[in-house]
This record gives sequence, C-alpha cells and structure tokens, in this order.
Amino acid sequence: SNLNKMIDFYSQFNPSPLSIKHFVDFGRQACEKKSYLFLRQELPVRLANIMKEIHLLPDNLLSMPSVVLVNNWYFMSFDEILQFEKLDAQPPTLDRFCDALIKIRNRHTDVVQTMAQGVMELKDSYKIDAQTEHSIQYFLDRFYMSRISIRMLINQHTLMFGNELDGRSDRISHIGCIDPNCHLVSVVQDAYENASFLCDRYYLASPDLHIIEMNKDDDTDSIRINYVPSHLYHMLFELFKNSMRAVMEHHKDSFPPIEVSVVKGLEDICIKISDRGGGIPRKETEFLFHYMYSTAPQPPQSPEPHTVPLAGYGYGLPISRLYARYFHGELSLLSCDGLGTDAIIYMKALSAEANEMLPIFNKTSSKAYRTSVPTGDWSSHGPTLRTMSTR
Ligand code: W6P
Repeated sequence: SNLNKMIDFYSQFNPSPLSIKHFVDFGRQACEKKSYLFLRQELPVRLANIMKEIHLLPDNLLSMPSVVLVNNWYFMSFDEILQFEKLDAQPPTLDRFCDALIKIRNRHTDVVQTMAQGVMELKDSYKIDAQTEHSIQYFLDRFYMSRISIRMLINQHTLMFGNELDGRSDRISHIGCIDPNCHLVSVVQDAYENASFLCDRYYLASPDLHIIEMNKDDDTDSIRINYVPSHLYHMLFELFKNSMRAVMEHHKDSFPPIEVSVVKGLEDICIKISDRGGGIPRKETEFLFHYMYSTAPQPPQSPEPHTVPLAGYGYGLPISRLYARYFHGELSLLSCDGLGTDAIIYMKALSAEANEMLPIFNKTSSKAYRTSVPTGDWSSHGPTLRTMSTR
C-alpha cells in the first residue's frame, strides 16, 4: 500500500538526535514554524524507523492481539502526520498540527501496558526459548526508547506552542518539559516524599532520608542543571520504592535510613541511593532489567485487599534505565548480598554532551533479531561435572 511505501521511504533516514542544550537554545528562540517544519520530517522518520523493527519481532508475538493494536496506533499516527507533508506553515495549519500531536500523544498513552499484555499473552500460549527472550529484550529496549524520544519531541512542541500551560508558572521558568535550573536535591526529596507516603500506608513506617549534596564543579553547594525533572523523578521514585521495600522487609523495628549522595563532578553527575535492605544475590541484578522476568511473577499481594504493593518489579526498572540512557546517562545497581544495595543514576554534567540516544533501523539492528545468542565459551559453574571434583 501507499502507507507502507511511505514507511519504507522515511525509514531510510536516520533520526537526528538533539542535545539538551539544543532543546534549550531552540526553546529560547521559540519559533513555531521552524519546530513544525522539523517535526513533520523528524516524527515520520522516528516512527518509520521503529515500525520497521516491529515487523522483525517473532511471528508468534506479532500476532498477539495487543501487539496488533499497538501496531495499528503507529500506522494511524504515522498517517496523520503525513497529512501535513504539503501544507504551508500558516497559523491555521500550525494550530491543527498542535491538535494532531496532542491526539497522537493520547492515543499512545497505554502503549507500555499494552505491550506488556502482549508479552504475557505470548508467555501463556508458548514456551519461550532464550533466543525469543533475547529478541524481545532487544526490541523493547529500543521500542520504549523510541517512544520516550517521540514523546519528548511532542511535549516540547505542544508545551511551547500550544495552550496547555496557559496561566501556569512553569511556562515562564521551564522550556517545554526542561527545567533549565533543575535542582536535583529537590527532585530527590519530592520522589522520596511520595514513595515514603506509599511505604507508610503499606508498612505503617518508612526509612528516613539522609542527603549529601556535593558540587565539585563550583563553590556553591547547590547542584542545578538543565534536565527533564519528570524523567529524573520517574527514576528516583522507582528506586526509592525498591529500596524502601527492601529495608522494611529486612528489618523488624528500627529502620536504617536511605542515604543519597548527589554529586557534580566535571563530566558526570551521580546520584547514589544506598539502602541497607539486605541486598540481593549478584546473579539476580541483571534479571531486574529483563522485561520477561519482570512480567513473570505476580507482584506480592498485600494482606489487605484494595491496596497496591509498594514495588512489584514491573517494568519500572528497565524503563528507568532507559530514561537515564536517553540523554547518555546510565542507571546501575550494585548489591552486597546480605547488606544492601547501591543504585546509581549517572547524568552528563554538560548539556551539550547530553544527546538523545536513538535506535536506528539498519542492517545491524535487523541482524540482531536473526543472530543467535552467543553460546558460552567459558566454563559454567553448573553441577554437571561434580563427579570430577577431588572431594
Ligand atoms: C534492593 C533491590 C533493589 C532494586 C532497585 C533499587 C534498590 C534495591 N534494593 O534490595
């Protein structure tokens, strides 16, 4: 069909990554026409790149009803943006473009939930081999990263040129969803407050928070950077819920505080969250970022009905890591089994280095769905050779 030809066409272009500095500089000039002209090319490119990848998914997943549904949303949205291909950048068009973006954003609200549903349907109907699981992990990381980036572009345009923020103070201080003066410790406190509220409701107590703020870059103590506070909040809220659950489950009556260090070096900003929640076995840390593992067990249910569990290892951790990586940061977990866990969020200290990390559809990405997961070329510690033991 014609739409498929257009997807083929736009998928030949690589997405253009923007840095936080670019977003801020662009926002300060705030030209709606320029933004429109950029987005009506860039959005189809980003959509087409990931749509081509959806079709490389294992057939049995592609045919799940929820995956078909998500795929149709992408077709509809791609088609709607193409309607602007030949339209002049005149005010009526610009207004209609804003409306179209808002409609698209709403249509895609439940994509994560719906894809998770599809993965669960797949697990219920088939035995999933390591190969399939690997492909799904690879795909979902790229798919959700693409989604984060597309929503970022849509949010920037609609917040700056639409009327969503009319009469709100954010409109003055923020550039779209970027706070050019984002005070990291305030976001830490906000995320802590909301997580401890949930923790109190569930466990009737919660660990305290100790914060250290260290700016090694200038002589002020306060660390303020260009960043998207909602992304940082998302990561911190998720990490706090996990830490609090661990602390509450590991201790009986006195609860050691969660210690957070917020540090600005020359290149990196680190936010380290240390809990004394007993830690987890080292081999389990990587599973916390697996979508398939996360969807596996039902989260532990509260003894009281109608209460939600504090942290249930949903997609929270893998998606938080994508938020960190989106602007070339990282999220790492280091656990000391028996003691506790350190979670570290790394961010680029320089907004010019904080470039979007975008999946591109090409020969290499296509190959990733076909090549097999490497078989081991190191000995395993399995029990197979126990009879060779000298004991
Ligand atoms: C734990 C397990 C975990 C996951 C993520 C963040 C913190 C923690 N603490 O025990």
